[in-house]
Amino acid sequence: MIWNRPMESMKRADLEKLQLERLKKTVERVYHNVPAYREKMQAAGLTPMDMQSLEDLRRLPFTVKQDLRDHYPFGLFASPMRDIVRLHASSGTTGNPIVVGYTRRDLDNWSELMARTLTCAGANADSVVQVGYGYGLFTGGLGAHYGAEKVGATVVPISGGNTKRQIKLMQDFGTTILACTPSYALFLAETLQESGIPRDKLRLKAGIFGAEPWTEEMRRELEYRLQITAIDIYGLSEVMGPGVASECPVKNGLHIFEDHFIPEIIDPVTEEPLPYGEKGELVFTTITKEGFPVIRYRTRDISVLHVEPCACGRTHVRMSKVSGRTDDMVIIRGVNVFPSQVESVLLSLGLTEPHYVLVIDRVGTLDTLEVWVEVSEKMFSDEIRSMERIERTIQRELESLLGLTARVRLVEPKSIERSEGKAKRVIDRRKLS
Ligand code: DLL
Repeated sequence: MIWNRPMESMKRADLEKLQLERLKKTVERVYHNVPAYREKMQAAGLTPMDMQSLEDLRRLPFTVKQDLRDHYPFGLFASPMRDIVRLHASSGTTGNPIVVGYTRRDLDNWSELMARTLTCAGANADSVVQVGYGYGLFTGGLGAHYGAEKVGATVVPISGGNTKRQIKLMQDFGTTILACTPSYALFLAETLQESGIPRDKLRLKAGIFGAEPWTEEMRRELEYRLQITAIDIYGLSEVMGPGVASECPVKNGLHIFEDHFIPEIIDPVTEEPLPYGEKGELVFTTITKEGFPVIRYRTRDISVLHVEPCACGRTHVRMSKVSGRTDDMVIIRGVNVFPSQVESVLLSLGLTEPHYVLVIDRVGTLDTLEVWVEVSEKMFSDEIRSMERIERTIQRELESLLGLTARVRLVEPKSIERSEGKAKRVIDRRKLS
């Protein structure tokens, strides 16, 4: 099923025509309504009239997170506050949060895109959607909520946390679709197993998981443990929230809803646009947003765009699973490491539990990487020698993939903190010293 076939399966030539029309309107809008955009364009010698083809987008300056902070809270809004009906915010680690505003029309579009996302996971009016993303300033909860209502599903707005209750309601209400972060889904799966509830007491069919990077190996783990189909969904507050892109049942990349967003991939260092098929940083321009449009927003997320037709019939470009963020990447002794690389090694070996954390420290002038990973109860009580063997195997695999020696520490079951939202995969102690 495709929620909006005319839009999602539009011929690319028609889609590009529509994109250009909408891009022109958006550039006009920010030029006239947002002084910061106008000044940047003027400094680059550009006016909205310069947007004559989609390629002209590349002449516009980038927008970065710091721009959003500098104009905190409402300085980049392109609608008067009386037309803004909702605010969301994402808490950065330092300084001002990022604040985004939505008009009534923006909220309608957002619901439409989340309806498309949910339809990708097989949702319809008979579905029961349990929203385990956090409600509040975070976009996950309310984003999924309105999309689920739009498809006519029954929504269970439980938000994140309260794990025992999640499981009770999942059983009692006959939840068919679970919406939460993949790390929380893993925690739920684990709790389900422990509670001994037989699988046939649940009606769960699919999960829409996102808001943090996760690997193919983690997908297999979740699909196996929960016996569902797990769909990757992507988005960010600055661009809208969830509903920027979603996997279809083919699961070969996430379709970016291109009638609302124009994606680009750039080299994060040279800032040059890269062709389809090349890996780099994702950049988005919104082309329907009224309250808070963004022009060439640098996401810091690393992905690849693919334009070849997809078997599902959707024509929108696919982005590969996000492999990490440029600012999640840790540099250890000069080597770039992403937590997702470690995840994929651990899960494909399958010798441990899927709970892990990277601990980075500095001894003298040398960086050290330890990978803490949990083992099962049974294994933990096994003889030391077999534990050492497992540690060595993992260490060897990590070394061959990363080109870096990491110390592997098998830790007790349940000793790594479980996540109810976005998981924290890295403890960097170097920053403390
Ligand atoms: O996480 C929006 C969202 C909610 C997406 C629910 C999907 C589901 P932010 O809190 O602003 O918004 O965080 C955005 O999270 O730039 C990525 O780094 C990361 N992210 C989001 N989805 C994925 C995904 C929401 N599917 C940041 N895979 C983004 C990998 C993701 N990373």
